[in-house]
This record gives sequence, C-alpha cells and structure tokens, in this order.
Amino acid sequence: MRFIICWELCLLAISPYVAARPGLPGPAARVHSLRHPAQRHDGNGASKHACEPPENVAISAPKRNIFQTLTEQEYADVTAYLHEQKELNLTAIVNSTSWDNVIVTMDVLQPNKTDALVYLDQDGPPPPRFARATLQFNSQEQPYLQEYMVGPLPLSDSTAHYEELNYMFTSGRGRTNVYNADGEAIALFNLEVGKDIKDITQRLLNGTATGAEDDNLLIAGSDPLMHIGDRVYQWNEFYSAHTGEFFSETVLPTSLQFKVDLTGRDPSKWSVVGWYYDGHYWPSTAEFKKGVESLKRTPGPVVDGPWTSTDHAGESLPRDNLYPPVSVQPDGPRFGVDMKENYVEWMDFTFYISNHKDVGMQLHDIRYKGERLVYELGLQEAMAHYASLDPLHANSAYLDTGYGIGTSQWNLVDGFDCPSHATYLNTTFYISETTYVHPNSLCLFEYDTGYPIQRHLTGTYVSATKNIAFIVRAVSTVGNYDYLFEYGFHYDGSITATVRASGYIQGAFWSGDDGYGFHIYDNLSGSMHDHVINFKLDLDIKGRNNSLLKSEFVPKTQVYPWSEGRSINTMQVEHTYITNEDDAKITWSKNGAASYAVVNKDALNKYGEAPGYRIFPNSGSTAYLTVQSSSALGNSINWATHNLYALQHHDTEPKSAYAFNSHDPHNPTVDFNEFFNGESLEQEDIVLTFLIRYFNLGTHHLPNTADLPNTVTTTAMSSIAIAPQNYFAGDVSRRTIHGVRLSFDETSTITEKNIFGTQQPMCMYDLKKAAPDLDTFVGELQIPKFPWNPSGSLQTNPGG
Ligand SMILES: *[C@@H]1O[C@H](CO)[C@@H](O)[C@H](O)[C@H]1NC(C)=O
Ligand SMILES: *[C@@H]1O[C@H](CO)[C@@H](O)[C@H](O)[C@H]1NC(C)=O
Ligand SMILES: *[C@@H]1O[C@H](CO)[C@@H](O)[C@H](O)[C@H]1NC(C)=O
Ligand SMILES: *[C@@H]1O[C@H](CO)[C@@H](O)[C@H](O)[C@H]1NC(C)=O
Ligand SMILES: *[C@@H]1O[C@H](CO)[C@@H](O)[C@H](O)[C@H]1NC(C)=O
Ligand SMILES: *[C@@H]1O[C@H](CO)[C@@H](O)[C@H](O)[C@H]1NC(C)=O
Ligand SMILES: *[C@@H]1O[C@H](CO)[C@@H](O)[C@H](O)[C@H]1NC(C)=O
Ligand SMILES: [Cu+2]
Repeated sequence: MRFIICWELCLLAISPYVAARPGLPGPAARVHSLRHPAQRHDGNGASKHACEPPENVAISAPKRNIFQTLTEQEYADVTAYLHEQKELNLTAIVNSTSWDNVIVTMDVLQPNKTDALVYLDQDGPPPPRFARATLQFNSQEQPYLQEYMVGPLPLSDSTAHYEELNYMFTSGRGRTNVYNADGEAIALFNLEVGKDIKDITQRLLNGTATGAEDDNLLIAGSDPLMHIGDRVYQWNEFYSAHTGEFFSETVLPTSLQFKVDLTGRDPSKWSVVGWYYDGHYWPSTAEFKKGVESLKRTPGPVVDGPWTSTDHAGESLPRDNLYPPVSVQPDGPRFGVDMKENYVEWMDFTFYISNHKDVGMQLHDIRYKGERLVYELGLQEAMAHYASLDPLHANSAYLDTGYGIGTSQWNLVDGFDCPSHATYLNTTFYISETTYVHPNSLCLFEYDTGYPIQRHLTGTYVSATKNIAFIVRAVSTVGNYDYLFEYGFHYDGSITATVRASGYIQGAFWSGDDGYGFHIYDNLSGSMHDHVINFKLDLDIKGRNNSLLKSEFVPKTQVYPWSEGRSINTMQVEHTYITNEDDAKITWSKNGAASYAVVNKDALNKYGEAPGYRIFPNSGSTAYLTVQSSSALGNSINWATHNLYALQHHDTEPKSAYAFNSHDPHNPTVDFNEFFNGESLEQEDIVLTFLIRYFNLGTHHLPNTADLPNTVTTTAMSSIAIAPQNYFAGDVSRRTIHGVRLSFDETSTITEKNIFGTQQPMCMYDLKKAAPDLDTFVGELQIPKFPWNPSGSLQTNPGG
C-alpha cells in the first residue's frame, strides 16, 4: 500500500542559461538558481486526513435534452404501433426470415433546428418529437429500406401517425435498395464453393472452409457489393482462422479469392464468375482448377503466431517495473453532469450529449457563459477506403455508420481508455426490436496536459498557467478497428475534435504489392487505405447570421512612404469572405497560409473586427480521399473530397451522409454534392439562415511493421480545433486561478510567489482509489421490445 502524503508545491525548474533576444527586455544571460526562501507547505506535520472527494457534481439541465434517443417506453410503444399497421405487413424479428418485412432500427428523429431554437432560446414549446424507424421490406424480389417518421411522441390514439421520412434525402426518398437481404444464403453459397475446392485449399492454404466444425479457414466478402450494369457481384477471400487467443483474421489473408454473381434472390441462379490467386486471374472455376495446378509459386498462407499477440512481449523496458505516473482528482470532479439529461457543465462551457446507433455520440448546444457557440458537433460518417493489387481489397471501402459507430461503443476500460477518475455514462440504442444498453461507454474527465497554456519569463519574474483540458470520449470498435473519438474543451475557449485509431489493420496478401503498401510480415502487405471521417460542425457565432472569413498570408512587394522609393519584399494578410456555396468546398492551403473563421459581421467588436471562431487542423494529419470518383462508393462519398465545407442551413439538409448508402452506393439516398446549389453565404443576403460546415478528419494510412500487432494511436490520429478569434476581449484562460507568478531578485532569490488563491490539497490520497476498477467492465444489457420485456438480460460477452 502506498500513499502520497500531500502534494508538494512543485517548483519550476529553469534552464541555467536563459539568453535574452537582442534588444528586447528579458532575463539577463546569467545563472538562475531558484531557491525558495519560504516553503508554503513543507509536508511535515501537514494534516493527515484522507482526501474524500465527492464522486459526482449533480446539476440540472436548464432544458430537456431534445436530442437524446428514445426512452425504453417510447421504443416499445412505437414498435407495437408499427406492428399494428397492417399495410406495413411486418413480422416480429423473433419469427422472421429473410423474406419478411422487419423493423431494422429506430432512433429519435432529430428535431429541426428551427423548431429546436424556439425551445432553447425563446422559451417556446419543445419541438414535436418523432421516432425515426428504418424498415426493411424483404417480402418481394427487390428488397429495400424505407425510413419512416412516427409520432408525435408520446403516441396518442388521436394524433399518432406514421409517414415516409423523405424530406432529408437528396434522392427525394428515404429509400435504398438492398442487395444482400439473403445473408445466410450467401454464406451457405460461399461454403459450398469452399467444399467444392477443399482439396485445393488444403494444398495451397493448409486448410478448409466447408462449414464443418474443424474448419480452419473462413470466407469474408468485400463491402460494398459491386454494381455493374444490373448485375451485383461480391469478391470473397479465404482467410486463415486465428490459432491463438487473438482475433487476428484481418492480418491472415490467403490471397485466394472468388467472385460471385449474386444478382436476384434465387440462390440457384447465383454463380462463381471469377477466381484470383497471387496475381493470377481465371474467369471460371474450371479454368481456375486447371490453372492452379500449374502454378510455379504457391507461397502458402500468412501464418498466425505470437506476432499477432497484443500481450506484453519482448524484452522488458528499463525501469518499466515501476508504476508510471497516475492522474488523480484530489478534490473530486470539477465538472457537473445531469445524468438524466446527459447535460454537462465544465468551467463556463455547457452542452448536451446524445448518442445514436449509426453515428455514436454527438454534442449539442455548446455554450460558453450561456452564449451558444455550436449548435451541433458530431460525426456523420467514417470511411476506410482501400486500394490493392487483389480484387477484394481493391473493392473494399467501408462506410462504418452502416455497421454502427454507436452500436460499437462498448464499455471503456477504466484506467486505460480513460483515467480512473473519469465519470462514465451509459449509451442506449435499438436494433431489431431490442434495445441495448452499453454501460460506461462514454467517459468524461479532466486531465493535466503537462504543459502550460501560458508562460513567460522576464528578468524579474516568471509566470505560467496550468493547461487543464476536459475530454468527452467514446471508443468504437468496428470489426478489426478501434476508433477513439473525443471532444476536448480548453481554458481559452477552444474546442478540439480528435480521432485516434488502433486495433488490427486489414492487410492484403503480399503478391508484390509495392504500389499498394509495405511488405510487413511473411506474405503480408500492409494494405494502403484512406480514413476520411466526416463531422458536422454547426457554429452559431453571436446569433445565426454568420459569414465565412478567409485570412491569408500572401507575399508582397511594397513601396512605403518611408522606404524612399525602394521596394520592400514583405507580406500581407488578405481578408476575403467566401460568399457563395460554389466556393465553399475548401482544401487547407499550401503551407497553411489561409485560415478560415466563422464570424458575425453584425456584431463587430469595439475595434471593428468581426468576432468569430477559427477552424484549423490541430495535430496529426487531416485527410480527404485520394481516390477520385471512387469506383466502389461513387456519389455516396461526395463529402470526402475536401477538408472543409460551408453551406447555407436548411432543415431539409440535416446530414451529409446516410448510414445505408453503401447498400447502393451509386444511387445514394443522400448525395452531399446536391447541397451545393450556388446559394449565397453572405449574411446580409440571408434572413434566418446560417452557415453549417462540415470537416473531415482522417489519415492516409500506410501500415508498416509498427502497425503489428495493432496500429498505435501515436501515429494514427487526426485532430481539428476551433478557437476564438476576436471573440472575447482577451484570452479567457486568464480566468483560471491555477497559475503562478514568481518574482525574483538579482540573486535569483524568490521574492514573491503569487498563486492567486490556489488551495493546494493537503489530504492524504489513497492511491488504491486511483487503481483502475476493472470490475466495471460489464457486457451489454439487452431489453427486447417486441414482445416487451423491460427486465432485460445482461450479456457479459462483449465484442460479439
Ligand atoms: C412468433 O410466432 C409464434 C407462433 O406463430 C407466435 O405465437 C408469437 O406470438 C410470435 N411472436 C411475436 C413476437 O409475434
Ligand atoms: C406480407 O409478407 C409476407 C411475408 O412475411 C408475404 O408472404 C406476403 O406476400 C406479404 N403480403 C403482402 C400483401 O405483401
Ligand atoms: C423539419 O422540416 C421539414 C421541412 O420544413 C419538415 O418537412 C419536417 O416535417 C420537419 N421535421 C420535424 C421532425 O418536424
Ligand atoms: C498446417 O495446419 C496444421 C493444423 O491445421 C498445422 O499444425 C501445421 O503447422 C500447418 N502447416 C503449415 C506449413 O503451416
Ligand atoms: C448504467 O447501466 C448500469 C447497468 O444497467 C446501471 O446500473 C447504471 O445505473 C446506469 N448508469 C446510469 C448513469 O444510467
Ligand atoms: C510466405 O509464407 C511461407 C510460410 O507460410 C514462407 O515459407 C514464405 O517464405 C513466405 N513468402 C514470403 C515471400 O515471405
Ligand atoms: C439576420 O440578418 C438579417 C438582415 O441583416 C436580419 O433581418 C435578421 O434579423 C438576422 N437574423 C438573426 C437571427 O439575427
Ligand atoms: Cu487504418
């Protein structure tokens, strides 16, 4: 048992030689030896009472969270109501086959901003509340998804109605054809192929995929499906099953692939129409069987082993047996959470959190000192687009909201995913007539970044301010990959959005893929891919009438009155407003020369400058898609072509993407390009409109040996920040008392310590409290809605 006895006031170490810039006032170039004449706390005899910080600060949201998903009761009511609608011809999920109409998912229909603001700002009524239900109509030749709005909630006999939800879709209809409704039949078909060539897989790949218990190969198909003319194809690859405890399949490709024409719903009409192995292609199974006999090179599969283990491995690090620094919260949380409304208050920031099956956590109505900065900030879509010599990876381009960024937000690992002092929140979502609770899947915490937000040294004093940040984090594990999403709030009023990635890469078999990746393990290519992750950021700067200001550093040659006719090579800043949507697809400028800010020209500060927030890449890279007019995803990903977009707001254009676009990527339900119709972005021209912008995070991911066994978050990260620009009268981080100013004399003796009233905690901190609580990692709670069983059941096997 170890205790830290109080905290010493840690004094700042200063490099012995501090040279002043010539001509500027500053410390003399001499040795400072900072000694402390009077220790405020000497540790000896300090009070020995234990730190007993409160666990939570309970607060009450000023308004209901109108963005939050449905309640258990609402989900059950809407499910029952839809089943009563005979013309929908729905079958209960528990009794359904792939030929029955079913409820796929349900969520809240986000209120229109126009209505929401009446509630939030004008004490008007809450916006009408509707459920959004996604139904899949399977009982015909061409299955399709159709979105519905159901409400208003709570449902009442007199007002309840349902209608197609079409207004937010650029195709005019919330309808998407589905070409893989018969998923089980497709899996069986593929296993028949595996049986048919089991002698070949045994010889080439040392294994079989036949559906038998002792299979040691599995078959995985490309996503999205390929649509060529009116035919639908899928490439499938044999993968080795993992042999140890680690689910490493995506780095165990075998190269052996086959193409299935799975057009239509009659499996007897499906056929294998192509084969690929190690750079060779055969258009039929007969030719494959013959051709594969005469291959000179049969490299064998990628073989699983200790190299895919994420456990501690290799020589231990020096002094790593010592426990690393821990983060503690001696006085308890400095933020408040209304657990019922998911409303959060940190320093002078407040916001609501909502959570959704497709897009995961979203932030709403972010205010500083009661004044709205952001109406909405949240993920829209996450794409991973591959390229490869082989057909499966060449056709792999995942749109992960279809899988569910929200459904994949599992329980966080206390002390590892978040500091052990974090506050955790549950998330809930609905799939197939069941709601799922993922306990502890959002974490909120403050941490000390370990560097000052401000500091300055002069000849007589040094000042520095702690940089404490507040983080809201969720981790989504979509298959092999783990995305760590977080929003950060900072003392200076800035906000950051960050994505990090970890987990197993999806590698391709190495057949000389130099053009598509590094050779990173025996027979394994670290397949190149782009991650582009699209966010909506709807800033409202001092009202809704906003403009987009571009400020660019440009080189200039200038003659000045004082330059006596000589030209001076110099530079200037050029301010321009982006006045039309046509000019509002933006890529970050070369050398970062241009910055972009959302400003309000009607609210000039006393110097005549328009207050605003600047948006800029923060750290890591930000990326848009390298591939142009993607063959795989077509017009589904027109949000991935630039770094930043500005648009006029319309209630009918609430989202840049649609979770099920990848079912029919060339006929997307939402085509982001269609939002760009040359509308003005000049705030004078527009009444009651405002700018919305979208931005992309992402990385061009070229996995190398350092991505094995898992990608590391140090390199796979992308972050963007928005920061005040002429918004406040000065730097608002001066408001924190957690700074210091030390004055010293010529002998470097400290003459004054100004700590602005900071109360150093003097209690005994029990380090046991900082230990990760690994027992809080529990599985998901499933609560069936049809028939409704509110008691639910806990599944303790996450990751399924
Ligand atoms: C499923 O089918 C059985 C047998 O027809 C029926 O009794 C049961 O009510 C059905 N379940 C639901 C939820 O509709
Ligand atoms: C209703 O769905 C069933 C399958 O669940 C199907 O057999 C039947 O034809 C459908 N009825 C109508 C009118 O579409
Ligand atoms: C949002 O606005 C659109 C367009 O005015 C309207 O059709 C739709 O019904 C509104 N949605 C909600 C949930 O009120
Ligand atoms: C082939 O697979 C068997 C187990 O299925 C394994 O014991 C053997 O080592 C494998 N051979 C090669 C060359 O990988
Ligand atoms: C989260 O879910 C767990 C398990 O169902 C429950 O015990 C806990 O009260 C929930 N926490 C909150 C904040 O709702
Ligand atoms: C491929 O893997 C096999 C072992 O399965 C190994 O013998 C062979 O050398 C590897 N080929 C290359 C090019 O790494
Ligand atoms: C936006 O600007 C227009 C024209 O200047 C003005 O009439 C309108 O009231 C403003 N709207 C808001 C919400 O400030
Ligand atoms: Cu990646």
